[in-house]
Amino acid sequence: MKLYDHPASGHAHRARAMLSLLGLECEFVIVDLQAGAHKTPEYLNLNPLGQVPTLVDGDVVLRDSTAILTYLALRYDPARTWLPDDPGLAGHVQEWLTTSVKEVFEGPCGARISKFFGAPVDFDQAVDKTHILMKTLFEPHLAENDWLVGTAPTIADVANYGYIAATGETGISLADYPNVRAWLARIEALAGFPKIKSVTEVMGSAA
Ligand SMILES: N[C@@H](CCC(=O)N[C@@H](CS)C(=O)NCC(=O)O)C(=O)O
Repeated sequence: MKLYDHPASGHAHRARAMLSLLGLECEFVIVDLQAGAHKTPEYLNLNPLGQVPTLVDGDVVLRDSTAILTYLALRYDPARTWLPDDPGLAGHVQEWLTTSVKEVFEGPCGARISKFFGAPVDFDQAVDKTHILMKTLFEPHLAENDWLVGTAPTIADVANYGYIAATGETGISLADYPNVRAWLARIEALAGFPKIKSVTEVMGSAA
């Protein structure tokens, strides 16, 4: 199995975290985003959108982080704890995966890529969206539940963790959301879970 990866990518972190939680062997190929390696014909052949992560496992090539989580859970977690069979729980997992690619992408991820990577995203709006998301969805849900779905961690937790955990370096305080902070700590305590690294830790002063 090969993961086309970048250490500063919160999307790639999802795939890396799941591979580690499941104890899977994988070759990690760092795609040099700064040098444009994700837009070369060879890479676009694998991932026409020119993004990381991309997972290649035999004939299966996946160009999306939450699709990679679903695939790894279905293929390599026979106990089906990370993606439960129960239709209601599976529906809730999908609900939170969608939250990770819409509201989390527009909020905490948007603030991060605006601040560190010059993405054309309104930073203040992304910060506002993050607080609305924490207040209306994550904090109330996590006040009543240890995990996003059911009573054990699932791929929903893995998908939503990274950009929320990285808010500190973006300048977004989670001080008003104690249950969100406790949930992040629970995820980081899972055996094999790699904590997300800060952009400056990964890229130094270039970030
Ligand atoms: N839907 C994709 C989005 C991945 C994504 O946005 N990756 C960023 C890095 S965090 C990227 O490769 N950006 C480069 C580009 O879009 O040109 C996923 O969930 O994997």
